[in-house]
This record gives sequence, structure tokens and C-alpha cells, in this order.
Amino acid sequence: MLEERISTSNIKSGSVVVAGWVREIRDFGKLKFIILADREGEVQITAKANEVESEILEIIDKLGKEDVIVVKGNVRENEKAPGGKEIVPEKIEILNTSERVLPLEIRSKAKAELSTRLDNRFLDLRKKEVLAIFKIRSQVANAIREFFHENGFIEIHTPKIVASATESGANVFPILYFEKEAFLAQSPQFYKQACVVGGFEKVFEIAPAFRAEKHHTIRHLTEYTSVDAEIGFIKSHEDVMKVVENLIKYIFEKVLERCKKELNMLNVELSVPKLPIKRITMREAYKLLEKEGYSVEYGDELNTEAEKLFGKIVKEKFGTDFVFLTEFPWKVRPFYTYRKENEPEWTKSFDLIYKGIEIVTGGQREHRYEILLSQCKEKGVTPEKIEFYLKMFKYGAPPHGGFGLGLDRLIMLMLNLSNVREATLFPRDPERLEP
Ligand code: AMO
Repeated sequence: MLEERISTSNIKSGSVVVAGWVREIRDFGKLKFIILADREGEVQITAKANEVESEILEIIDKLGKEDVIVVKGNVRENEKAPGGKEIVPEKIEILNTSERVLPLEIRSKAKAELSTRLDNRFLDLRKKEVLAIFKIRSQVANAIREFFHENGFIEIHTPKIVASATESGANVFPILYFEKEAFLAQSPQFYKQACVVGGFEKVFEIAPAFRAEKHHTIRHLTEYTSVDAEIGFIKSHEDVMKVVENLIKYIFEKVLERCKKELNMLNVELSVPKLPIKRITMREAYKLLEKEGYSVEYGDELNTEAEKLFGKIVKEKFGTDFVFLTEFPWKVRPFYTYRKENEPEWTKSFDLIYKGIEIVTGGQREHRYEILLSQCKEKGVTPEKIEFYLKMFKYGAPPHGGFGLGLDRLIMLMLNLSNVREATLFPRDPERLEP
């Protein structure tokens, strides 16, 4: 029967075969209903004593929620049935059974605790709202690939087992690698730069990144999906921001075009951001925050609270959810960052803030060997430990820059989810290694 199977979204008329999970059973003795669910939706199976073989009623008596069945039957109009159609079964086959007590209700209106949901993620994924999140995430990834390919970027795959930290030494995961010291990659930073120096000019990667983040927040994971890009022959970080904003616009346009049903299901109203996205320097941001009575030490980063307040100020003042925070202080940026020519305490770098949370970091990179070496020492990074990286700047490195975008955070904020874990299939945090 399975080879004739059609999706519940394709049910029109005549004889059909559908397969899926028994989501609900309603039993009125001589009249029994099954709500059968598959990826695309649900359909009602209606079995009346005088309309179906008695064997069918016996099978339905044995069924429980989340059993997997295949049903052959005839489609009939019924305005009371969900979707206006029902199937009168001729044959029901049980493909597999489920335990009778479920650790998680799939159709329940009451929201289970996130930890219970994640412990039973395979069941949680059967909820249509959860599926909608991952259908949208799939389309976002698709749009990202399309955008980069259309704009001349080459997709790369860089190693995730690495010999050194790239961002800061503090949040890197050490691993056992025979007799050597090794780590899980925090970012493809060095490798994406290596590809540009290697002559690829424009590259991108969508891959996991690992951070030993001990803190428990709604926006930190220990493994997240990073969308990285690196571009050669730029004039400044401005060229990089242009790519970021065009990418964001493209993603929003495609999601609006391709995910109407899913956005409706999640009650999400999206609008494509207007370009150019507002740029505000860190120095201006300190002043804006100061005016609201929140003072940040000159040269410091914005903490979570300040970032949130900054997002709010920008929304009220400029009516936008997106803002580029530019010219970060040298003090808080990694050694590879390019400093402003006449103001070396400030850098040619930026973050993109969306609804008060950072989703992108980027900037121009220092490509002049001697300066890079001295910046490396200034930041306390041992040059010998990153020799392979430093070496490539001796053989003709063009000016370049790039960015890293946290895919999980983008999805969380786009869909108004309350926690980044909801945007991630099987999230990893300090407590969670399974499922
Ligand atoms: P950064 O460390 O700021 O920059 O990371 C870039 C983006 O990655 C996301 N992100 C995270 N998402 C979830 N959980 C985490 N623990 C986490 N850490 C980071 C954020 C962040 O904006 N090499 C640079 C990028 C570059 O300059 O090209 C980097 O990794 O959305």
C-alpha cells in the first residue's frame, strides 16, 4: 500500500492511501474517528459501523496515540471534518505502535517546559508549530546559499578540529587528540581568511562553531551554526556591512515569499528591512545610552542589558529593529582586527544588532604582517602558536574582511522565540549533551 501513499495535503477525491501517526482517536461505539497526521497536515478517518467492515472497527479499537498506520479508503466531502474532507477506510494496517503513555502531548494547548520538550525532542518535533520553525530554518539556509552563489562566493568546508583558539582563549573546548593539544573550532576565522589569501577572493561557510560558554542565557549555545563569509579586495568594513545587509534583506524576502503558511502558523509578521541599515558608532552609542541614564565605560563593550536598551532606543528613535554598531574599541576586539588609521583605539569593525541582540560580528582584518605580529603580541597571543596563520601574511595577502552570523539567533529573533534552544534541533548547552 505504501507505494501509493499521498500526502494529507493532496487529498482531493476517489480512492487514496495515506500514512502517518494516529494523533487523536474519538470513539462513539458504532462511530469512530481517527485524526491521522503526516508532515503536511492532518486528515480525519471516519469509520461508521454500517459503512465499513467490522474488522476495521476492531483495528481502531486496538490503536493508541502515535501509532503509525497506513490507511486505504475513499475520500468524501464533510464540512464538519478538518479541511472539509474525510476518508472512509477500506483497509488499515498498523506499521508500528507507540507506548501508551506519552512523555509529551503533541496536540496539547498547554505548553510543556522547554527542558521536557527537549528531553523528548523527537516527539516535540511532531508538533506543527515546531516543524514550522525548522521548515523556515531550512528556507533561510537555502536563501543564504542562493545569495552567496548569486554574488560570486565559493562555499568552503574548513576543519573543526584545530590547534589554536581564534577568538579568545577563554571559551575554547580542549579535546583529546592523540598526544597533541587540540580544540574544537570557535570559528572558521583563520581558514576563511586563508582561502581569501589563497586567491578564492570571496568565500562562505555554514557550519558548526563551538564555544565553552558556561553561562546560561537565552542566546548562548555551546555548539551553534555559524554563517561565515570572507571577502578580498575591500576598501573598508563598510564593504562588508553592505554584503551583510543585502544578505539579511534577501533572507527576509525569500522567507516571506516561501514560508507564508509557516509564518501564519507561528503568528509572525515579518517585514523586509529597509536598506541601508542604520550605522551608529560605539562612541555615539555610549552617548545615546548615557542620555537614557545608562553609562558604559568609554572603550568597553555593551553588556547584554546595555545592548537590549540600545536596541530599544534605536527602535524608538529610528523605527528599526536592525542597527549596525560600528567602530568597536580595539580593547574588546581580537588581535586580527584592523584599527582605524588615525585613531588606533578604535577599529574598522561592527556588530549587527537585531531586536537588541547581537547576531553578526564582522570587520576588516589586519593584512600587513608586521602590524599583525605586533597586534598579536599586544593581545598576549603567542605568535609561535599561530605560526601557520601569521606566515600567510608574508606572501601577498590582499586587504580583506568578513563576518560571522549566528544562524540560531537569527531564527530565534525572526520568529519571536523566547530561547535560542527553540531554534536549534538538538541544542547543546553546559547541561545538555543529549538527545
Ligand atoms: P563572534 O564571536 O562575535 O565573532 O561570533 C559571531 C556570531 O556568532 C553568534 N554566536 C553565538 N550564537 C549562539 N551561541 C553562542 N555561544 C555564540 N557565540 C557567537 C552570534 C555572533 O554575533 N570570527 C568572528 C566573526 C568574524 O569577524 O568574521 C566571530 O566568531 O550571532
